[in-house]
Amino acid sequence: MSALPHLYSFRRCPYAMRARLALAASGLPFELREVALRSKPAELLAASPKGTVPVLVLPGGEVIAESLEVMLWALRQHDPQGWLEPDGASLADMLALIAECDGAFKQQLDRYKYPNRFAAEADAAGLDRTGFAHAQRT
Ligand SMILES: N[C@@H](CCC(=O)N[C@@H](CS)C(=O)NCC(=O)O)C(=O)O
Repeated sequence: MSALPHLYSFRRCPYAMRARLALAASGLPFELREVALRSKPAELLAASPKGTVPVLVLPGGEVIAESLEVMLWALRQHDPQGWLEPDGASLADMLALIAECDGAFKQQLDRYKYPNRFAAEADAAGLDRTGFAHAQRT
């Protein structure tokens, strides 16, 4: 078993980025284990059978398999830049902002980035693929 927490990560995954950023901001030592999503190592799947990254495995064997939980685990121990409670805002404010980014913002971002995947939904709602209402034809 590793003496340091180790983080299974994929470089371009935004959720893994969130975990890496929070760990870096916390200053806590950890071992980074970059993986290829197409051939996930058996240790990753043994730790977290759902097979997503990031996954943080603690020295005692505890597994944290959600990026938000990794972020909170790290910053609750050491948060020198005050990410969880910046000046003028509370932890509840920060969690609400994250929830908005993960929810409504991500939903709209996906529709902007991948309009063809959501064409049927846009058609049903009377929207064109940019999210604007279809122009009235006279
Ligand atoms: N809710 C998870 C989402 C993690 C997630 O979806 N990660 C993607 C990569 S960005 C993943 O591992 N997908 C599995 C795969 O592609 O096989 C979290 O916040 O940690």
